[in-house]
Parts: sequence; C-alpha cells; structure tokens
Amino acid sequence: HVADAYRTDLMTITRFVLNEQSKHPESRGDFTILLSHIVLGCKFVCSAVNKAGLAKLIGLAGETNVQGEEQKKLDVLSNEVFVKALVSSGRTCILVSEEDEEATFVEPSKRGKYCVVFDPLDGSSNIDCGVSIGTIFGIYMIKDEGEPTIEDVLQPGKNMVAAGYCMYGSSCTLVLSAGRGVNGFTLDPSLGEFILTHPDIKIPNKGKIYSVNEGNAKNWDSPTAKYVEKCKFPKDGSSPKSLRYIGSMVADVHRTLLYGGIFLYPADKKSPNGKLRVLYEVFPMSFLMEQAGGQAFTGKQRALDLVPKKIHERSPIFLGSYDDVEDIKALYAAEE
Ligand code: AHM
Ligand code: MG
Repeated sequence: HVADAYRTDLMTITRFVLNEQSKHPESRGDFTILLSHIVLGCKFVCSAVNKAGLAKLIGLAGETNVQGEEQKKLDVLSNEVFVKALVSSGRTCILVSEEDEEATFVEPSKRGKYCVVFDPLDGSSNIDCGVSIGTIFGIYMIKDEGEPTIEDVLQPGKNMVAAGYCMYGSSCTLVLSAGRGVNGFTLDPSLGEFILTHPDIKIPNKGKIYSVNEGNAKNWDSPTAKYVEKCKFPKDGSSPKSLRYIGSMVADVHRTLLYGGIFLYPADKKSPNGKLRVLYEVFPMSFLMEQAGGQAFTGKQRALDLVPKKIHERSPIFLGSYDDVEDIKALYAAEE
C-alpha cells in the first residue's frame, strides 16, 4: 500500500522527477529545475486560495490591505507569481498565459530551452464561493537552437514533453505526466512538500459519469445532443450515467481521471469552437488523459493532433475513458 510504503520513505515530487531523469544520462536536470519553479507557483497559489475567504480581512501574501486600496485579484496575483517564477528558473524562453494577451519572450540572459503554456488560475467563477479551482500547464521544448519565435508554442499537443495540473480542493493535488504515465502528488502542508499519493494513474476504460454544462443544450450540435441523450436513456440495457459538473475544468477532469467517465465542452451554435483554450486547457488535459489510457477528441480529430494557429485559440473537447470517448467518436463519424 502506497501510504504505508512512503510513510517513512517520503517520495517527494522532486525526488520522483530526479529518479525519472537519472534514467536519461543526457539529462542535465533542467526539467527538474523548471518543475520546481512550477511547484513553487502552485504552493503560492494554494496558500493564497486557502486565504481567499479571509483576503478582505488579512490581505493576500505580500499585499497590505491599506484601506481604500484595491486588493489584487487572485488570478492576476497568481499569474504574476507564475511568470516571475518561470522566468527566474532560467529554463524558459516563451511563456503563454491565459491572463496575458501576448506571449512573453524571456530576455536572452535568462533564457532556457522550454516553452511553458499555462492557465494560472482556472475556474475563477468558483473562487468567491470556495469551490475547487486549479492551475493547468503544458511544457514544450523549443524547436531548434535559433531565436525563439511564436511558432515554438504553436505546436501540436502531441509534441508536449510534459503537462499537468494542480487542484486547489479539499487537499492540494498536483497531477503530472512527463510522457511516461501519470502520477499524482498531494501537498503535505506541514512539510510544504508534494508527496506521491497516486502512482501510475490509469483511467477506467468506461465510467458511470458524464460532465457537461447542460444549460447549453439548446445550442448543441446533433452528435453531442445524441450522446447526452444516450447517457440518460441508454438503449443497450445499461444503467443511465450520473451527471457531475463543477464548472472548474481541473476539478471536473480530476474526477474523470480517477473515477472514469467523460468530460465534454462541445461546440454550440453560439460558440462554434467551444469555450476551452487549446494550448493551456485542452492540450494539457488531453495529454494526461492519453497518458492514463483514455482518449481526447475534438469532434473532428484526436485533440493532440490539432495544430493551433493562435495562442488563445479555442476548441471543442471530449475527453475521458477510452470506451466513452469511442461512443462520441462514433456519433460524429455517423454524421459525415
Ligand atoms: P475561465 O478560464 O474563465 O475560468 O473558464 C474556464 C472554465 C473551466 O474551468 C470550465 O471547464 C469552464 O470554464 C466552465 O464553463 P461554463 O461556465 O460555460 O460551463
Ligand atoms: Mg481558464
């Protein structure tokens, strides 16, 4: 049992990644250093989120709550922390954040070979009521030695070298894949360390839960409508699926990963490309799903094959258990 095995022999995320890297003699520890800066950002956001309800009273980290002075919004603050941590790691060259219109090109003296795409605090509509929110990130390697260009981040998701998310929920959980399976770590607040609690996560092949904003149903395309109808009124004798929808992608995807099932943010008549962003929402989650044995589909193709043209591009997404995603793929194929 994991808990027993690691009770005295703590497998921290740093130790875990160092172990992985040591299998690659060419590795110089750059990835480990980059990751430790991402982890720092996550710990900061976790602590800020935990204090969010008290923010008006005590102020958030580093901010004095001078009367009349506006507190920095949690998502703005989180973004600043991530950008500064990533730049100071000395291992990044381009950053794309949901919070910033333009990509950040790191100055030459601090440049490294990684490009990081991230949503520092996703699910912001859930902040004020204390519901789970999260950080999502994906990591690319710069294409060649030359001057970094925006093309370096406009690569298909399958080129990512790593992806993950951190969920600020009842506990703080970081889920990571560097392309060799998926592992989950839980923050031990007394140690300030992420400890391996969910080794080698595999998503069940089929699940009993579907997760979608059904309030958009009036505008759905027909495969999505048919699929959800099938979840509720299955015709093959199976039981109907349960609906769970938090409205925080990290929390909805985390549950899908652990329990199985499907998460959908489809296209609709009002938003023909859905809502979620390709680079720092769709790709990292699709990467994790595939690494855990599931699938991710856009309604047209394998999500990780998509080649984004713009950094804030959106795409419909259906991801989760292998067999459940097969069903939606079949409905789209039947339309053609
Ligand atoms: P945000 O980046 O503005 O927080 O929006 C992203 C969030 C996702 O976490 C979630 O899956 C989705 O928006 C929910 O959208 P909706 O409220 O349309 O169901
Ligand atoms: Mg977002």
